[in-house]
Amino acid sequence: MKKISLTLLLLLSISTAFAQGFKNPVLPGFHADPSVCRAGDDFYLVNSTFQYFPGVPIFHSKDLVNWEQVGNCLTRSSQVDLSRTDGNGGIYAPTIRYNNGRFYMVTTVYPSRRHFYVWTDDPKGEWSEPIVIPFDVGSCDPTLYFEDDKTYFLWKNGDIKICEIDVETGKQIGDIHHLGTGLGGRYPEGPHIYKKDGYYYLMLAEGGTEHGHHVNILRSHSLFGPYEPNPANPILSHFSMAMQNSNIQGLGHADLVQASDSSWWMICLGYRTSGYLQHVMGRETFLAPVEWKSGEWPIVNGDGTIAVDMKCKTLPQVPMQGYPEREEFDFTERNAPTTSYASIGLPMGWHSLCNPIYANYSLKSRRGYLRLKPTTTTIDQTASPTFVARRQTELNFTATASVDLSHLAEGMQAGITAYAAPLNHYDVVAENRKGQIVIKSNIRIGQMSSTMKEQVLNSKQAYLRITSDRDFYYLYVSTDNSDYTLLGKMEYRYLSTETIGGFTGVMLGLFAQTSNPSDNGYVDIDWFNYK
Ligand code: 6LW
Repeated sequence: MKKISLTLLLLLSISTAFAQGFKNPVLPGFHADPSVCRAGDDFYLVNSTFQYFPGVPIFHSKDLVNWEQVGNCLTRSSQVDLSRTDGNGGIYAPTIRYNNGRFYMVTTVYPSRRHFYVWTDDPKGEWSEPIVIPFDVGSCDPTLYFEDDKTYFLWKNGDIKICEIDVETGKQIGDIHHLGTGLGGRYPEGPHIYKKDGYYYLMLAEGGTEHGHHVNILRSHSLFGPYEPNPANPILSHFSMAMQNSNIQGLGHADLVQASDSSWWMICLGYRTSGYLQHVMGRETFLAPVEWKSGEWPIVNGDGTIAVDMKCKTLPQVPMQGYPEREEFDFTERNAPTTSYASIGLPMGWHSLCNPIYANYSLKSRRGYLRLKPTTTTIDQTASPTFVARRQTELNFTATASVDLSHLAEGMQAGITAYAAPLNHYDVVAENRKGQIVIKSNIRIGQMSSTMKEQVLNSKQAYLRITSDRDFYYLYVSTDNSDYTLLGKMEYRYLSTETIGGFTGVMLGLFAQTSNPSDNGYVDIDWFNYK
């Protein structure tokens, strides 16, 4: 009897694991331009990061639903120059591929528009120095396609181009072939090649990364074409009357992957809107099942649309280590050279701007605290201020930082910020003004910078808080983490991509800056809580 019920229980738990559905986006918040590959039973995914450093986070999953960040591909300034880049520049759409035991991540850096790739045999460790594509600059969205012992480089520069390369050096082998521009939509981009049932499939996004984004697929018996379009294109789109009221918009820039049980899956970007087609959290990573019968075209989630609540059968789900709600800022030992951002010992999911000055960040000076030393570069500048941030992942959140202000020097400021761009951020700022600690709300929108409210703080310990709902960001301060004073509120739409442009989403950050070049003050952050 006992044996029968145990077997029943086991069968029941396996079937629920397969059929439990999942929630989209699988990577919420600014996780744009996703690309995915499989190595055995493990999936790895990368995203673009633009001006943020380290660049290109890499996530691991067993089921494509639950993801854990295991590293970053670009951790050293020797790999990438991000100085003076903003949300329109830096690292664009990466592709990750796995071949012969080696992982490759290929991308483009703006404004030089150089394509390059890095590789590793251990995605949890450091990645190689860049191998720069020597024969072409321009546009973006490179990908690699491996077949037999050959490597092909595919990229967009006007139209979609392909040529064989020497994978050791990036050098061109043979002619460049032109694969067209898809179906003629604006901004054909994010191309990838897959081989299945004797066909080469060329998948790409068109329509621009905004509301008109969608995914088309074409195929050919020859790698170099000509490619015939799927009569049922687009295979993924919310740019239709049927989906006009969905809060998920801008679906596109997709990649396909086959699991070891032979099921096919698509990951893509999209964004969740609030109000009328505005979004603040950047482009996020979504997942959809794909039916792909032998010799036929792939069908994404039945009708080419995606929902937040996906009811479909999944791979057996394996929970992963997400980011903690409370970051205690304990030093994390990593096997990384001092030239790597990883040597600072920050937890996964935190990024600085441009190429940061490592000496201004310490988790070792006072154990259990993140010490930030100020620079005269401020967060209003497109440069490398002392700044460290994580992604906003939901419209409703509360972010609180516990800060020790005892060592704020005269003229120094430290704070918490909802940061979209150098000229678009809402902050709670502590400032040492002639020995007094003044706390203020700061609203920066374009050329306008305004303090809504300020007050003297009779404490060196403060709790700085930003919350948000679907309409506003709210700025608070407390001295006991219980009674909070509202210092200001501002509409979320001035931090939206539709307002400010660029390709990123709101980050929740901590910063230190000063008007005094010989400032030797600092701020100690005890913890950061995000709920
Ligand atoms: C990227 C392009 C895109 O290069 O947006 O949505 C661009 N797709 O493929 C910037 O992320």
